[in-house]
Order: sequence, then C-alpha cells, then structure tokens
Amino acid sequence: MKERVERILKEQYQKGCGECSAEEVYTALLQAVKEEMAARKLTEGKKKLYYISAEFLIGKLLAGNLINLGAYEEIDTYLKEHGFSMAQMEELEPEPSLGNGGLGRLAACFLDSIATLGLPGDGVGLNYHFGLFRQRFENHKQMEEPNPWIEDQSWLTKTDVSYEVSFGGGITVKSRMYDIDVAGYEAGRNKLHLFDLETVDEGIVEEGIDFDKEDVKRNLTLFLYPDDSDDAGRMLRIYQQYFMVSNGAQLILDEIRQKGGKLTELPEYAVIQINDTHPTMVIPELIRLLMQEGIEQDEAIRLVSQTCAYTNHTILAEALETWPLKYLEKVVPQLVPIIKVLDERVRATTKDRKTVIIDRKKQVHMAHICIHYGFSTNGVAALHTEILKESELKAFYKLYPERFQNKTNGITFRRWLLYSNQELTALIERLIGDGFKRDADELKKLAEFAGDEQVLEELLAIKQKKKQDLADYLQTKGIVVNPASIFDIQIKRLHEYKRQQMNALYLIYKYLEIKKGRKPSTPLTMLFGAKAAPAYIIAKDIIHLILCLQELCEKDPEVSPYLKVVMVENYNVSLAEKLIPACDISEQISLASKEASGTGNMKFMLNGAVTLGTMDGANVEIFDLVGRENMYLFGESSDTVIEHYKREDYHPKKVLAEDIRLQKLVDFIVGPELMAIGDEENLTRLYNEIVGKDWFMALLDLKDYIITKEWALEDYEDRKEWAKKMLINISQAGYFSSDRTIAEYNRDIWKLSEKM
Ligand code: 26V
Repeated sequence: MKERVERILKEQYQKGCGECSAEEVYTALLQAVKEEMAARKLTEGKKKLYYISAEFLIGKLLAGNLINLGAYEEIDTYLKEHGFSMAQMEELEPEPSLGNGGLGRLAACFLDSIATLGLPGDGVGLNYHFGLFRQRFENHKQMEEPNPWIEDQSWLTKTDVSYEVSFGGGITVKSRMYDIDVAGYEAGRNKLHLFDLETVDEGIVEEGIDFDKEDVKRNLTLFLYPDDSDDAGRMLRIYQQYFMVSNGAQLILDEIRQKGGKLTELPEYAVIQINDTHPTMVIPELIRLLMQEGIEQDEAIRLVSQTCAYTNHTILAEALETWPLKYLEKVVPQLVPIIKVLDERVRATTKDRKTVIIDRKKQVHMAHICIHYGFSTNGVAALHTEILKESELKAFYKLYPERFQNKTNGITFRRWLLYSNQELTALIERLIGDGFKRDADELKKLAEFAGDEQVLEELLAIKQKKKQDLADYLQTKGIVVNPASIFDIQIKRLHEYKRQQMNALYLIYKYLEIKKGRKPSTPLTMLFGAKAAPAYIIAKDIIHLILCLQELCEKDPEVSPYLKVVMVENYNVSLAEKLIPACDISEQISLASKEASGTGNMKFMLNGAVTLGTMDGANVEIFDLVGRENMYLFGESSDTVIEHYKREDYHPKKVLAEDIRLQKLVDFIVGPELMAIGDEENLTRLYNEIVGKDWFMALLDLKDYIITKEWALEDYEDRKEWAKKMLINISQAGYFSSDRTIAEYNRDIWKLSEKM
C-alpha cells in the first residue's frame, strides 16, 4: 500500500511524502486504497442479495478500509515517519451522512459483514449530495445546514450504468450509478450502488436547508428525506423512493440477463432485502417490469413474492409509512393498477380488513404490501419480533405464521472495536489471542479474567486513556471536561420515545441535590449527542432544555466542579467513534416496547460501558447475557406499557400529584433559573407537553430511573467491582457481532452460497 501511495504522490505532485501537504497525502491515500480494493476479486455467485435501503450511514471510510485491507498499521507507521498522523487524515476526510440513525448505520455494518463472510450481495441506495443536515447550535437551539461531502476525489466511482425512470406527468429522467467498493475483513469485495441524477442542482438550496421541493429534476437526490411535514416534502419522498427502486429493479434484471439467466428464474438469481418500508415499491415495479417482458401477471406476482423479504424496524405508528393513493397516482401512475390488483387479491383471500393494502380512506399501507407479497418478515430484536407477532402485526402473523422471524441486530466489530478502540483490542489480543477478530464468540474467553486484578487494572487504565483522548478532542472544540469524572453518555436521534427529556429531568434532580450541598464523591459528566428532525418541534424543545441546563451548570460555581453537561454539536458516526470508547455509563432508557432494538447499546457494551436501561429492544438480550450484576435495569415492562396504551389510563398529572418531588423537577423547566437562560416559548411548550400529555411516559419511570442511576454512580466508586462488570460486558458482546446477524439472515432467508 505504501508503495502505491508513493507512486501516486510522485505521479501527481512530483514529490515524496515528506514534502507534501496533508491534503495531498490524504488524496493519494484515498486513491491508493481505491486501487487496492479494485484489484480484489468481486464476490460472485449465481444467486445474489440486493440490500435495498434509503439509508447507508457509512461514515468515513479511510480507516475502516485500511483495516479490512490489512494495511492500517503499515500506513499508520508510514504517516508517522513523515510527520503526519492517521487522525489528521481522518479530519480531512468529509463524512457522508447518508442516514438518519440506527437503520442506516445497521445497513453499513451489514455491508461490512456481508463482504467479510464472502457472500455475494450488494447494497442499493441513493447518492444524496448533502445527506442529512449538519447541526449547529445558536442561542441554545438547533440550526440546520447542508453537509456537502462529495469532493473531486471521493470514494464514489462513476459507472457507465444508467437507466430511464419515468414518473407521472410525463417526466422521464436518466439516472447514473455510482459505486463504492466495500472490502471485507481479509476477504473479498462487494459493492454499494448509489443512484443519482445528473441534472441535480446544488445551487437551488436557499437559507439553511430550504429548496424548491417541486423541481424534481433538480432536487431529487439533494437531501436525505427532506422535511416531510408538508405535502411537497412527502411527495418528493415518493419520487426518491421510486427512483431508487426502479433503478434497483432494472439493475437486478440486467444482471440476471448478463449471467445468462431467464427472468422466470428470478428467485434463483436474486433475493431482495427491503430495509424498512422505504423500498416497498420495488415489489410492484418488478411485477410491472416482468409483465413488460411478457410474463403473466400471476406468474410475475409469484416470482417477485419469492424474491422479496422485509425487515421491520419500528412499531411507532407515525413511522409506519402510508401514502395517499392520490399521491401515488400523481408520482407513479404506472404502479397504481398493480397495487390495486395486489389489494384485491388480499381482499379475496382474507376477511380481516386490518391487512388490506388500500384502506377506506384511500391510504396505501406500504408494510402490508411487503408482508403479503414477500416470503419473510423479520423484526430486529427478540422482544421487537414478539411485539410484532402478538400485537402490531398480529393479524398478519395469524395469516402467515411461517413467514415471521427474528434477526437480532448486530454491529461490525471492525469499526466499533478494532478501529475505534485499538488499546482495548490489543489487550484482548494479548489475553485470548486474535481469534475473536474472525469469531466474535471467542470474546467469552475473557470471562476467565474476571478475578485477575492486573487485567482489571489494565482495563480501567484503557478506559481512562480513552476518556483522556475524548477530553483532548473536545478541548480542540473549546469544550473542557474532567477526565477524572464519570462519563455518562446518551447519543442517538432525538425522539420523545428515547426519553432524553427523562435524562434532562435527572440532570435537574442532580443540580438541585448539589445546590443542597449533597456533592457526589466523583464528579459527573453527562454527554449528549442528538439531531432532531427539522420539523419535530418538541424534539427541538428538548435540545433547547439540555443546552440551557448545560449553561446553567457551567455558570454556577457551586455546581460546575461536580456536574458538567455537554451536548456535542452535529453528532455523527465519527463522533460516536470517539465517545463510545470513553463511556462509563451507557444510557438506553427508551420507553419499554418502543425501541425496536438499538445498536448503540451494543457498541457501548463492547467497549466496556455498563448499561443503564429499560427492558426494551436488544437491552433485553444484553440483560440475558450479562445478568443483574452487570447491568442497571429500571422502569415498567413492555407488557405494562402496552396495557397503559390499550386502556388509555396513563395520566402524567396523576403521577405528579402522587409525588411532589417529581412535580418540583418538572416545574424547574419553567422556573426562573432556566427562563433567564432560554426561551419562554420553548420551555413552556415542553413543560405543557410533559405535564399534559407525556405520550412516552417519561414521568412513569422517572423515580425508578433516578434511584437506579444513583445506585450505579455509587457502585462506580468500587473500582475493582466496576472493572469486573466492564469485563463481563465485553466478554458477552460477541453475540452482537453483525457477522452473527448476517450469518442468520443468510441461513434463514437469503440462502446464498458462502465463498470464504
Ligand atoms: C422514523 C420516523 C419517521 C417519521 C417521524 C417519526 C419517526 C420515528 C422513528 C422512525 C424510525 C424509522 C425506523 C428506524 O430507524 N428504526 C431503528 O432501526 C434500528 C435498526 O434496526 C433499531 O436499532 C432502532 O431501535 C430503530 O428505532
């Protein structure tokens, strides 16, 4: 690899590494890695997986690619020899934000594992020019800006693949496919195909992230999920989705033809994983294309149904996509007759009107298309799948019990351990050898060292080092944190069900305790990172509250030595890589039943953080693995929560009336201290929401949360016992490797032949 870099530097700049600027070295590295990847054999096979997803939150790629190519250390040393560093290169790499959060990051981890396991499978998505917005704070509020990430030299490679895609109203556009190579860990190569439109015009973006939402030819792939709070935004989302799946479907059929296959053999050549409902239209689109090729409708429907599998990622009603039929008539009129046929067939086979595709209000239920016309439906954690079967999708489960299955999410250990925590990786390797890098289950061997004082001390020393690293990094952004304090971290999208507001209420509790003179033995640093959807008012109010609390603590000399609040700006994958290894307490506090899985919880556990969480999503499985001794559980069960919703018997005012202490915490939101810092409008609106509605029941669990968190903080004082908890968590994290998840998808759904 080093030689490649030298050669490129010579060719392009006629200089050696020592005389080049950091930018020149970065560009040469990028090209060298791309060359090296291109030289690898593509993983091929008769049957191929197409993982279609509106989001691939791949993050920066340089370091991960070097690791998977086995060249990280070589380049690390090479850079140091010439006065550069890997960290410097990473700072220069722009971060693609082609995803919102968990769902998109999962897709990126999956690509890594698919390539590593040697499975023939590619990703299919969109090449958003700006991706998700960049977040900036101003006056304690979130501002949104475009995040351009495509430079002259980037990971994208332009291909000569191009298709025509037609929309209603006589609009036809020509696409262009760009590829990003995905290198497996010491294994082959797969591809992420991102479709784009050459007429897209970055110049139409006005203030912030506003743009003309009607001008499809110029805006189609500008942003990831533009604001869907208005009709034009929602319509644009349908344009994007159809553009993605029409290109994907044409690519799939082309590849079958290239292999000499017949379209009637579709299920033998292709399996399509539909990542949430965003790519649902691939089903009617493929049926349409097959019929165009002369295949009978019945046969086309049968072939497509045997090819498509659907993953559900949420039970939140507001996130389950339904589109007004009239929108589809406008954007994709060619699909409407097919969707109507699909609906009629459902109506003919079942009386249960809960499963219809087009409902009485003429709304099209995208998930229903996937379940009826796919051969598999899966949830993303054991509890989530049970809830789908027993409540949300019960009617479907009755119809097709054999189609339902669970695939608990996972994360790639290459990025979330080998790369982001090299110190911990080295310790593990010394203790149990390097087999865990290929077989994450081997981490279990670490449990033997739970009584080994020296190992425990080393583990603590590594945690300390990572906390120091984070503190140093934050310092460069003007933020000072005390590395001797406890790092308590909640990083994830901002949503009421994830209950950042409950964490903020704990903060108020702690602030008031310190004001009363009850000072913690070890200071506490509470770190947050979260973007709120631009149109999600209450989520933005919660950010406002946290930023106001940050200032309140900072400015109060009685409090600041003991309690520090930091909300990092523009939380993204690279920040996660710095925050997670430094964490002591991992906040996984969603309302039970609402977080389908969570994957941050897994990353924290793998890095030796102890979870403070509810029995929700994959937390349940973490608890099963580590036990009561090694995790802090609190809150009502999912059954109780589901009952409350059914009976409509949860009232925040009742909870507050029963406990005056909780009332005081909530009142603080609109008290003089915060009003002096923040905006009355935001604080009052949030207060009213919590007191009047509290839809995600933050107050229900607040008391238990405070007690349990206090208990965890107390336990932290016994460093040896805490280190044991850390070690047990790491030793049990192997189950959450996405290699395990992908092996299960392949065994039970895709059935591709492995080439290792
Ligand atoms: C989407 C939307 C869109 C409209 C407004 C509200 C809303 C709320 C939530 C969502 C989530 C969409 C699906 C999603 O991202 N699910 C996440 O998938 C992860 C990977 O499976 C999983 O770990 C997370 O628990 C789950 O929330």
